[in-house]
Amino acid sequence: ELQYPPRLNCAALLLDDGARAHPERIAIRGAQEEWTYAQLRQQVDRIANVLRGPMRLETGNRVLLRGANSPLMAACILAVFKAGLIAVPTMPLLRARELGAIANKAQVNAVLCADSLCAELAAAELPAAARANSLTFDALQAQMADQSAHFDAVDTSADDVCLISFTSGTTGVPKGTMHFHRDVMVICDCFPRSVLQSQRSDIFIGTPPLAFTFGLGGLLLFPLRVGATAVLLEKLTPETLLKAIETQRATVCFTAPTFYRQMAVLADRFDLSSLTKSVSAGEALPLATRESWRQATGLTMIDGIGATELLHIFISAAGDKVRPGATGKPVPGYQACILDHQGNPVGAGVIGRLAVKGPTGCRYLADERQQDYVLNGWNLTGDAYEMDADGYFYYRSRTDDMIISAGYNIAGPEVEDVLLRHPAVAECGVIGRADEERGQIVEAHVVLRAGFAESPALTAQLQEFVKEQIAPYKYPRSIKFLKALPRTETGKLQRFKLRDE
Ligand code: 3SK
Repeated sequence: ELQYPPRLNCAALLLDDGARAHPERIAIRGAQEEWTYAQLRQQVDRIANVLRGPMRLETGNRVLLRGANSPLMAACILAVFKAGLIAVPTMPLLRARELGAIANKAQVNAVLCADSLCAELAAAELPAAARANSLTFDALQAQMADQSAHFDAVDTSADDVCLISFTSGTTGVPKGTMHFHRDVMVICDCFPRSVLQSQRSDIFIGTPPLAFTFGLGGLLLFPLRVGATAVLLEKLTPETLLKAIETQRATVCFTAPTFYRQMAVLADRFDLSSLTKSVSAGEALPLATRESWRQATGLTMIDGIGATELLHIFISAAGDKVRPGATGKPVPGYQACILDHQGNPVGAGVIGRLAVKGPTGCRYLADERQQDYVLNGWNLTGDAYEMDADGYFYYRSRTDDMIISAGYNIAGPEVEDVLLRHPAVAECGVIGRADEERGQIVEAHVVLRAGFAESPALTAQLQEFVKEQIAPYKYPRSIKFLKALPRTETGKLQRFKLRDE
């Protein structure tokens, strides 16, 4: 049972306690600098003093944050929490139009932006007050030098909003999800404790941006909660992440299946002996990827499904609790079930809509889609899942991704999993394409590995390969070759863009 005091400031709990208990432990390492818990607290306090001093922000004001993963970006987020303000982190790859839409929807009062990312922001339409109250990270650092390294956390309520996290989802229309100080603590005390079993000796590393709650939790909040070390690096590629795991002696890695797939091919060139846990989320994990990572590293991946609406992972499994093909079971604290189209629970072995209930949940900021997402207290994530008799949950597709071809229900990810086992295929996305005769046909969009070229012979080979491994009616009648797949800024495949082509 998770119990928190009614007055709670999550940054005070994560940071001040850590700085008191183990001031000399390394809290954060970046490409250039490394801060102990005591130093991190001082940095955060100086920023909080800038926010409440020269920037004149008041409790409940909203601060748009824009920066790649770095110690300073982490300190800005924590300072916003500690100062009783609301963080609106934005993904580094967003363009002016998207930034303007977020800034206006969230009615931001101020902006902190990394110098290298200012150009898009300059072109964005921001609320006038925010435009007038913007600081680059360089300007912020100059002001921090004049501020006290002590700031008393603002006395917030456990259910005051501290974070508005935006998701473009896979459909492209951004939604703001609001989270409380208590929610931040809840996610630190659920998945990392019961599934990941993180410890003070852990060194966390990975790719998801801090602006994505997968990264915010996995790469900042979870390590701080246990007194561990967070390594925050920007612009990681599969190769540089492997190198960083080796040099930092990282123990826990957070990234998405696409990265694991690419890292598996290169893994034998690096010493990954420090790594004990590899967490995969952000997208469904194909069995083929789980297997290739295990072959390359000996590690059993910890798969998980999370959602920006629920802040972090709510179904997962680790170690000997992993069942091949399943995402796992509800993380302790959460419940999950499968609903039919009328909203009634279905039994084991039936595909339906995943519904989740727990200590975090969806609160959209002024968005009528709230009523589609939450039904009788259950969060409908938009995923089609199936549960087995032992309570394991198996991902089948997004609810709108099920392909119906000549009366057969075909889950695109199942066909993707087969195609990914072919040596020519680096990435693929499978959709249903309207077809007069069959209603829909299965269409695969394939990115080839280096050394392979598209040809009618390769198309036929891929089609035969699928037919040999799963029911032949699932084979892709159409195959298109692309240079890259369209993905969201968090790495999720945008199937709607493949459909629109
Ligand atoms: O959106 C996701 O896929 C996700 C996964 C893990 C943790 C958090 C999120 C938002």
